[in-house]
Amino acid sequence: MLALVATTALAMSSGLRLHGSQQTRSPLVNWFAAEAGIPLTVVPPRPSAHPFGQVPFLTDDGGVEVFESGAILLYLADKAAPGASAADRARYAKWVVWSNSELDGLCFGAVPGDHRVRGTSLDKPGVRSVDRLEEILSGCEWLVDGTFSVADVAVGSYLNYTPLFFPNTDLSMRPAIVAYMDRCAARPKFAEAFGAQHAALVRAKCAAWRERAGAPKGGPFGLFK
Ligand SMILES: N[C@@H](CCC(=O)N[C@@H](CS)C(=O)NCC(=O)O)C(=O)O
Repeated sequence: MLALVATTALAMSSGLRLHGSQQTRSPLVNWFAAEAGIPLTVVPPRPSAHPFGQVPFLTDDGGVEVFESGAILLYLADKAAPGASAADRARYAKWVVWSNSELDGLCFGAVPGDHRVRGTSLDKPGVRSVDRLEEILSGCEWLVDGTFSVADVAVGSYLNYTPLFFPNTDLSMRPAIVAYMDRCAARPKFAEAFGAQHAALVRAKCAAWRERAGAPKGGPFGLFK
C-alpha cells in the first residue's frame, strides 16, 4: 500500500493530487514524494485533465496541472528545494529528462506513439549509452554529487522496472548498474512506493546476476570499478 496516500486533512482537501495506479509508472512519483517528505493524495487515473488521457498526472492548488512523469518529478523537486538556482536544477534535470527521452526506450524498447514494451537493450552488448551508464555508475554511488536525489528516482525507477517486464534479462555483465539498481531497491521508500514484492524481486535478480558474474555479494560500488 502506498505510504503517500492522503494522511492529513490538508492533503485530503487541497494540495497535490496524483492521478495514478500501482501497475503503471506513477509510483516513481510516489517514491520521490516519499523521499522528499511531500504529502500527496493518490486519486484514480480517470477522469483527469491529462491531454492524452494517461498517467501519471499531477494537479496542485492554483490550477496547476502537470503531465509527463519527468515534468512531475521536476515540479516536486522545485517544491522540495524552492531556493535552487538554474545551475543547481540543471544538475538533476538533465538526468530526469534523459530518463524519459532515452532510458525509457533503452529499458523497454517502446517506440513513439506506441507504448508497448518490445524488449530491453540493457543486456545487449555494444549499446553505447548503456556502456556509458555502466562506466558512470562504476564511479559514483548516486548520480549527483554522490548524494541521492530526484535524478536517482528517475534513473533507478526505469532500470528497476526492467526485470519485471523482462524476467530473462541478464545484467551480469553490468555490475555497476546492478549494484545501483540494488541500492535503489534497498531504500525503504522505494519499497513503500512500488511495493515490497517489486523491491524484493529486483533485489533477488541483482543477487542472481552478481552470483553469475562471480562478484562479491553486497559489496560497495567501488568494488566494481
Ligand atoms: N512519457 C509518459 C508516458 C505515460 C504513459 O505511457 N503512461 C501509461 C502508463 S505507464 C498510460 O497511461 N497508458 C495508458 C494509455 O496510454 O492510455 C510519462 O512518462 O508520463
